[in-house]
Amino acid sequence: MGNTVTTPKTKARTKVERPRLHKVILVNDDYTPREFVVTVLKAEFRMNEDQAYRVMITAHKRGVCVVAVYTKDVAETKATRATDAGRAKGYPLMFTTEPEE
Ligand code: TYC
Repeated sequence: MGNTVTTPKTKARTKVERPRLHKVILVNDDYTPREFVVTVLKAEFRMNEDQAYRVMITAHKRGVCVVAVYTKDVAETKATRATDAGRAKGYPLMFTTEPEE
């Protein structure tokens, strides 16, 4: 009596959700030099020459290209910094962000 050990019928589970990731998107324009786009991609997104060239040429041909995905804060900071790097040189280079599905 009073010494019955009961096992719980339900197990408490804490639901953990991963933060939604956000895409950084490179947008084509007619004025920014290709080489400058490559330089910005290498500097801000830690790409090598090959990766940066491919992303640049994809945006050039198709209008846009996904550069990378990050948490919201990081995506927005990198997109702003990369866009500002173009503006500092007088180019209309544009990076935007959008949440991943
Ligand atoms: N279209 C530009 C040119 O011909 C190069 C360029 C590529 C600019 C990609 C922006 O996101 C861009 N000089």
